[in-house]
Amino acid sequence: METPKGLRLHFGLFGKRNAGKSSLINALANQNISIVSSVAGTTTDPVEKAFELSPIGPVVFMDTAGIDDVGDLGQARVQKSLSVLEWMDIAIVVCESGFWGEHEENILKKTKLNGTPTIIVFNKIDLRKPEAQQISSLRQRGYRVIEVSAVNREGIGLLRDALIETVLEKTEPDRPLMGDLAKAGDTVILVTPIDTGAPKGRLILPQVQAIRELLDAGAKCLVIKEDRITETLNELRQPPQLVVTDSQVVLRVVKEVPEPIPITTFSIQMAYSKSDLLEMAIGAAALTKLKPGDKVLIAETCSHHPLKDDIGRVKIPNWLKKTVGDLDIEIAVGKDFPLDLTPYKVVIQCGGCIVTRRHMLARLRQAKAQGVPMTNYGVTISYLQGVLPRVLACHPDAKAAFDKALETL
Ligand SMILES: Nc1nc2c(ncn2[C@@H]2O[C@H](COP(=O)(O)OP(=O)(O)O)[C@@H](O)[C@H]2O)c(=O)[nH]1
Ligand SMILES: [Mg+2]
Repeated sequence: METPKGLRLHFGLFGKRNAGKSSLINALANQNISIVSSVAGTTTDPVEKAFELSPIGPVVFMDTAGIDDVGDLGQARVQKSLSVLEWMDIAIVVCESGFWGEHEENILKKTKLNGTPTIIVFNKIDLRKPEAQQISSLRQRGYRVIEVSAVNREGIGLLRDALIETVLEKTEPDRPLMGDLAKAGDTVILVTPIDTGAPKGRLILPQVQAIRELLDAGAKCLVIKEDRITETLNELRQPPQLVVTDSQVVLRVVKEVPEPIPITTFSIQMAYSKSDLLEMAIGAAALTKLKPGDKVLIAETCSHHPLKDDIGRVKIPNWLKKTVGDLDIEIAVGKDFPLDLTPYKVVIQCGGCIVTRRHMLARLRQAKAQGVPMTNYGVTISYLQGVLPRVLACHPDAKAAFDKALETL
């Protein structure tokens, strides 16, 4: 239960009201976790249920509202379900046997477009069997089709197996944060300031993940605060192979760590692992074109309490103001990401440490489809501090993409 959500695979159940989505999650979990009711439209907001799916490990099931919901509120629920559908690792289309139709086909259209692995479940086989013709035509289209009765628990084992097989075949795991930048025997320095944002008594997730990956790679890692950089470099007999710093002190690190020692930041590595660094570097070129009064969206996926010197809400806006002047900055928190991004000149996305890579890529895909540049916190901070070329040096393709985007703008 302690596995962070960003490291869990997300399965979403989609279908019409009363298809048995909630009942199916309960049957899978073998416990009553989601409200089941015979009144259509009980599930309003997507409900998240975390559990262990052996041998896959920790996963999250998202129970969504019916895709055929009606009325104003119903339409809002449908929109929510559709926005969840965008970033699922695996989609499960649930349909009452005998009632396959337009709504289900629409879901398939979306998952096909996004490349989301999709499983089809015909439920309520205790009442009615689905048509054999229907099943074979869906199978011919390449879908796994399972027949179940959530109420009688019939076929639930087959569904479990199908989920596991699909995960093993189709999903791509997160890329490493930085483990692949170091080899056995390398020395890597991690600069981690302990400021008001640092949680009491522990390190934040990307730092912990970095240490683990570097140890797995057989590298040595030295974790220091920013006031020990020069001292540490002087004490080492050989220069380190890599210095990774928190973005907030990147300026100091760049000043104190001589070239050609490679430097990167935790948030640039977040873009590398959780999103697409190349695209984020291209998006950063749009920052150079900002003019006073432009609309900018800052998107933060976790809804922590804003801190006094919060990166997304205070620091980046202040730095932008200093470089560009007064901007019209909007902040989107949590899962509320605007469907229409066209009013914004650029979207600055957080690292996404609590969400999955597919979630980050879904946002990027949306921005690209609407022609709106997207970059992330790490790239933005390094750009605003004037050190982007140096910190992209260990990602030459991203650096080249940034330079090229500058030319073509
Ligand atoms: N007979 C039968 N009823 C089911 C089955 N699965 C769900 N139901 C019933 O269908 C209704 C809607 O189920 P629910 O899980 O709330 O559907 P949801 O709206 O898709 O989440 C409830 O009355 C369930 O008891 C099933 O396999 N067989
Ligand atoms: Mg439900």
